[in-house]
Amino acid sequence: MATSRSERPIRRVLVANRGEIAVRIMRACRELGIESVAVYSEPDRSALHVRQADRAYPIGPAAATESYLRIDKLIAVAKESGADAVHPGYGFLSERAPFAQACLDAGLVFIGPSPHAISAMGDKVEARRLMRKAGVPVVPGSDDALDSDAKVERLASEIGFPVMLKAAGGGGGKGMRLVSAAAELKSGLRAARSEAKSAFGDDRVYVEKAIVRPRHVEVQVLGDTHGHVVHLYERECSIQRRHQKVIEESPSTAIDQKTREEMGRVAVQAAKAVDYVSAGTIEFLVDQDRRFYFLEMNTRIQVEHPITEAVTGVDLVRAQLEIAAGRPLGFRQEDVVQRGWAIECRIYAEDPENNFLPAPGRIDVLRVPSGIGIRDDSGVYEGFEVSTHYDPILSKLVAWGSNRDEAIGRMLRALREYVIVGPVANVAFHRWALEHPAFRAGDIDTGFIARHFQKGVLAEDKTADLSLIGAALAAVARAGTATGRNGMVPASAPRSRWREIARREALRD
Ligand code: MV4
Repeated sequence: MATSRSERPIRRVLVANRGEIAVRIMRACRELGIESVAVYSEPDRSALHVRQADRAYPIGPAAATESYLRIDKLIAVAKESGADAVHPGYGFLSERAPFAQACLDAGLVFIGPSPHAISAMGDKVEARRLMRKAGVPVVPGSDDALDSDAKVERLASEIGFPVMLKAAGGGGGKGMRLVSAAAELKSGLRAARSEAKSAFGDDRVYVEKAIVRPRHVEVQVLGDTHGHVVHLYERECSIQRRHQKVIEESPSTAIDQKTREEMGRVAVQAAKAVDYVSAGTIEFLVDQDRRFYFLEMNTRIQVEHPITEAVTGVDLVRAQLEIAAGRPLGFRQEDVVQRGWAIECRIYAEDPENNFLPAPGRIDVLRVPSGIGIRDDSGVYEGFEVSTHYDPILSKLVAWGSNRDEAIGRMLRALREYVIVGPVANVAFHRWALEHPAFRAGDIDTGFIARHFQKGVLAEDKTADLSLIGAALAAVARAGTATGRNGMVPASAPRSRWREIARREALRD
């Protein structure tokens, strides 16, 4: 292929992240013949992403503010290692415009959008204004952040209750307050402002009509440096708790084909309004009449990207790398088709029976599902210690089937194969959710977990115990015979392993 002037070969990528997404990015690099450079904090010395990389550099202590969030250290490692590009992954510095800018200033390719696109979409009031101007439907509400309480009161009564108060300075549900009636407005406003102030250092608040029992449906987009933008259809992400997604699927059961095509067109318009380059996501709220409204844009690769890959066949991280190298998208909108159904379950080291409290610790036994239609994107291995310092995600289990029932059936089968001894994981929670009649009927919204889940609903679930006991027996046998495959000494004696299993069984019973 002829090299055009805008192309810029990428030979070595610094991956400014950790865990499963760092591993995912390194895999894409290797497939393209690109070298990868890992960075790691002290507790991540022997993390999977470090083992997977071609080279690795320490960047400081456990606290992310002293390691994965240090722009100066990351730029220094990029230069020292001879990297020509930086991939930020998700979280950490992925949506900080100053980081993207620092990369550009250092002569590095930032594998993501421009600093301008990141900051325009990062300011929620600015994003609403831009989107409305671009003809993208937004929830009815204020055009500006409202400084005076009187203005909020006037606008709220104009819109009609219930209304949602939101922080202008940032998203993710922080500083958000549902206000059902005029009498609650003053106290709601006070709470929203103070929460926004402490979360974002910015107490500006705006007001929107509240959408009742909304569904969260988002559209994946890809833009290249030649002005092409395509969408890759939607992901349904309504199964969340405390604004943390737990289960995602594609397609969504909430929308018909006409709405789907319209949402895709609108998402492309939204991306074009900020000259978007790389992978991005337009989030929508869908109401009970299937009307959809722009919520926010995420200017990064997202956790749940694999379900889009499963139904479209497009490798999104590879596409990011090719786009960053200046190559035009290799396909057109009409080439993108959704085929079959994909579901993702996020496997977290957390205890659903204990208010979903993170439950880090050493992974004593790990049996990962496989087989037809199953993908497990993991950031851990047997013997790894899950740190308290970071998001407790262990892996993302993705099932694909030719239709929704087949995908659910495969996911349930894979969840039965999953064995994790050590940290408490949410595997049984996923089985409960996928077997729930409301989930089966596709009758889900953002209140699903709050409405249906209570402590104790997992109690009757004992069907995984046989494989758990089998795996534990194997682990005990290994522990009895010197060291494991990697020369690692098992951390606990057989007796404590049995105690661990007894504890798990007690939890299930
Ligand atoms: C809303 C809403 C209802 N009406 N806005 C939550 C996170 C933030 N980014 C936007 N969110 C919401 N905004 C209006 N006008 C309901 C939510 C919401 C939500 C949205 C997506 C996914 C999960 C959610 C859980 C609770 C509330």
